[in-house]
Amino acid sequence: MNANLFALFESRFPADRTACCIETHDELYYTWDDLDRATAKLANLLVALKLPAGARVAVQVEKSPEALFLYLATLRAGYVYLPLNTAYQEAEIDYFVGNAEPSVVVCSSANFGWVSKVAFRHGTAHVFTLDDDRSGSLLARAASHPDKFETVASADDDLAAILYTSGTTGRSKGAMLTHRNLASNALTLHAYWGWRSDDVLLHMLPIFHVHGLFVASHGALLAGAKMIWAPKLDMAQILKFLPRSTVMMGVPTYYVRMLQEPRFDDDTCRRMRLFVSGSAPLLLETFDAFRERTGHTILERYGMSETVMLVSNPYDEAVGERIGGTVGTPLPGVSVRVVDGEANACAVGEIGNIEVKGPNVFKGYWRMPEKTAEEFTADGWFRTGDVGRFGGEIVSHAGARKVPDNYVTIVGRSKDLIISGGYNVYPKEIESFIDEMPGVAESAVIGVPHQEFGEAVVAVVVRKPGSDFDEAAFGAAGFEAKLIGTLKTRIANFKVPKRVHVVNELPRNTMGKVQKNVLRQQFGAL
Ligand code: MLC
Ligand code: AMP
Repeated sequence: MNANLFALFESRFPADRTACCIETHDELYYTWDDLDRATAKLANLLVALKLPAGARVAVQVEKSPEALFLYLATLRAGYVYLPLNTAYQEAEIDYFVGNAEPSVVVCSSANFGWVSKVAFRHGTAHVFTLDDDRSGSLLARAASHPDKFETVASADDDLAAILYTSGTTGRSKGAMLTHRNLASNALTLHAYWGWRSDDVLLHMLPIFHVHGLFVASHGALLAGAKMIWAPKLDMAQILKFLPRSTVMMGVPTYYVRMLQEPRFDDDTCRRMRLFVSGSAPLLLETFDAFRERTGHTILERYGMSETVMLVSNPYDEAVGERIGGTVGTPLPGVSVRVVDGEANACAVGEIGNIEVKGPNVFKGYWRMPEKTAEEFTADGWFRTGDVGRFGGEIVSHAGARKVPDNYVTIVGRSKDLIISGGYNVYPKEIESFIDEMPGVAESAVIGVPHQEFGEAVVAVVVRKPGSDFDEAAFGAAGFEAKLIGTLKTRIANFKVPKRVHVVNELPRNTMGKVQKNVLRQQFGAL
């Protein structure tokens, strides 16, 4: 059997190919037939380029149905898709392209100048443009290719995608996901969340990360269900499209924003059957307020770029209750264990490191065998870097409640990671950008609680006196503004600190390590 993920989707297309597959926020309608023909043309174009086996197709474009088709065409043609956050700037793209050495790069026409320079410098043979209004050289070139394509035969273990996740050392690692990783997870979620062919998914997430590209899109594609496609989180569009939708997925910030909108209520959700939250912790306060406002219980699940989805609260009430503050139980086929520092299994209720195994767990980090080896135990478990427990108690303003022994609660992370609005930020990477700036002796980047984004990035800086960046020249507020302004030109906007505090020295322990907990206490309020 062909293990190509696209072949699985194809086998589930609805019998009526003239049915609507994607409706866009600006009233374009794409049928399943359109999807089939557009992906065939793009796949034919990729094949005509005579790319080497396993070639990477790196893509940094705004969200559009055509961007999704490009992903599907890459699968279909047997190549490897590499999505890139649209917020990434030149230094970030330079690293990804240099590391992944893609044969094809697709970018927006606004960025073509600098992206193509970066790509050609790293030996990329083909650079195309694709804009969110269907213009650009990619579609123009694909237009002359046939609209029929026989999906390439792939093996289970062949790569389907590489997703870069930031590393604790400051350098991103490319998580290699195979057709089997993605297909097994999509099939599991299809059954576990009760996807139906008459579902309508309101798709508002970005499509360059696991949540929007895999979890949301794969769910609808596998069900043969329609998607309503909006470019980004937008309350006006939620109010307009949610009443016609049955499924929606978001990071916690989506739910916080929905609750801030007074017109959002149970009537807006009248057809909804499922709200999913993930990518960052959903506050119990949000979970409770959402249920009170709408009568719907958000289903929280837990996953990672390296593993797709791991643990989920139940969809089916007969299977179990959705418990706020927990991420639910391990998905069918996924094994989860909690271990202490000596790799001994923790008892129920005891906090430890979360390790996982299953057909969904990635193949390794792209061209980083040592990093891959570090993250797996000798007996093949992947170390997630998340800290949690089975069972125990959830404590809230309403008191303590016992959690069943098979439910997982995430209590923190052993990795130095900030999750802001569902995007990961590794302090080390930001610190290295700040430390390079004139006038900075050293820095420490921390995450502090933020009402909307969950966590916000904050930098604590020790200045080097006597430079351009001197406080004397700008004053304290000027120094902060200058530093933030400079960072905005260099790194993705969500990584830029919301505040910069200047200190004379960073607190260190006896080993010389910066005590970030002390900084979090001191600078915890924005
Ligand atoms: C935007 N801004 C952010 C931010 N997003 N700041 C911190 N954290 C964020 N996540 C800032 C910008 O820098 C800018 O600041 C200002 O907000 C306006 O930018 P915007 O782009 O207009 O913001 P908005 O559209 O409101 O975006 C917020 C958001 C977005 C929450 C909708 O961040 C988002 O779509 N997040 C989803 C991320 C996601 O899909 N994660 C899944 C990862 S997969 P300024 O100063 O320039 O004005 C994964 C695995 C799993 O984790 O389990 O799913
Ligand atoms: P990424 O590397 O972008 O795939 O992000 C994966 C990380 O997001 C995980 O390792 C967790 O730390 C975090 N995460 C995902 N879902 C949840 C959740 N429901 N609750 C808490 N953290 C989560």
